[in-house]
Amino acid sequence: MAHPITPPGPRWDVFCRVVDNHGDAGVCWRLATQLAARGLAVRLVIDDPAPLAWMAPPGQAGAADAADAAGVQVLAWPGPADAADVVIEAFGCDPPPAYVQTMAARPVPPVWINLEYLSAEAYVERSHALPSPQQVGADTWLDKWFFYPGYTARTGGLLRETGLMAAREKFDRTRWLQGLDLALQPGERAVSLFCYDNAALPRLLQDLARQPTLLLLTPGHAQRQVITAPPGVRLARLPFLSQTDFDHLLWSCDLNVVRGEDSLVRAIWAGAPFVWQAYPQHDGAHLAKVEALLEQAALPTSAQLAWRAWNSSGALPWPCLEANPDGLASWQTATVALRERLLSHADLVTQLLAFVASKSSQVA
Ligand code: TRH
Repeated sequence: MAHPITPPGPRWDVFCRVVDNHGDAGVCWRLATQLAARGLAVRLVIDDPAPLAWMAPPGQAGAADAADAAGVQVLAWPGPADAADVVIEAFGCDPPPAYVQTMAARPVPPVWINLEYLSAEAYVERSHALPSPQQVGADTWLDKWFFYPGYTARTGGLLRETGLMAAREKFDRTRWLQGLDLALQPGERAVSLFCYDNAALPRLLQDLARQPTLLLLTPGHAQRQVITAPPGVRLARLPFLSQTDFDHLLWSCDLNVVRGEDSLVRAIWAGAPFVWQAYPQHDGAHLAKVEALLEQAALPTSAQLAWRAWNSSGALPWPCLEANPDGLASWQTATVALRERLLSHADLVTQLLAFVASKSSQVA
């Protein structure tokens, strides 16, 4: 018998374990706030809420207040005693066993999603939207569905807030920099740096010094590694910014150096040339991720060389960023073209809602 399509249940739980760095909390916070902005009741169960104190919107005293303001209830791991209508586990973090039992005990089990890591590699299209049956009792099985973000129409898309591009259009970088007591000098460009440890950093600094540059250093690895800079490069050490202001940082810059997963996506939406450092893995698996994204991004050769050198732990020579006669102009054009193509796909939350609705109708 065909079931009518029912809308996804209104109560959603998002489970997040902070393994390393800021990306786990960053992606989950974005997802949770975007679901809440669409009128859903969202609980974010997180084992380390500390990063939310600075990631959440400005003007809030701490994670709890900020979470209230964003319409998201933040709960410490192991989370609530009652299962929601939709359960999202980020990056295969496995909700606590007791919670899974409450899922199985519901008359209609929740739709259970594993939100996976972002990659441009081919396996993503093959694996997106596949079920993974989970045995949760002697005779009880629940389907867990893989949901893969990605860059093509056959993936779950990318996180993008409604109205993001309109806000980006209206953005005034001079005013925003003033808020940080910063101002560009005549002829100076702005470059942001958010990176892991990187042996190519001295060569990047030398290259940036060819033009007057204000280099905006994010807290952590960037500030620890860059203590001095060659003449021509002026350093500014930033505090941790909220995610909204992190976007503003990327919107302010003529070149962004980003890392990981979430800041990569934000650099794409910013639309300025960017260099991406994939999270380094000992087996070199990150290099395949870089090549896969380069294939999607169709950047000019000088940009491709910079990405490869930046991800090679110093093994490859650093190219001159301005090697092209047009400087960064063709890189800028290619980045905007990539952004336009990705903007033509539905954003991740829109796709997730449709996916969950289709699965809800199957179990109703
Ligand atoms: O912190 P990351 O390196 O996280 C990474 C990725 O999640 C990667 O997939 C994972 O494998 C690895 O950790 C272990 O980079 P990412 O993903 O860009 O996350 C950073 C988040 O921090 C992002 O949401 C932006 C946010 N941020 C701010 O909000 N304000 C800031 O000042 C800074 C520096 C970052």
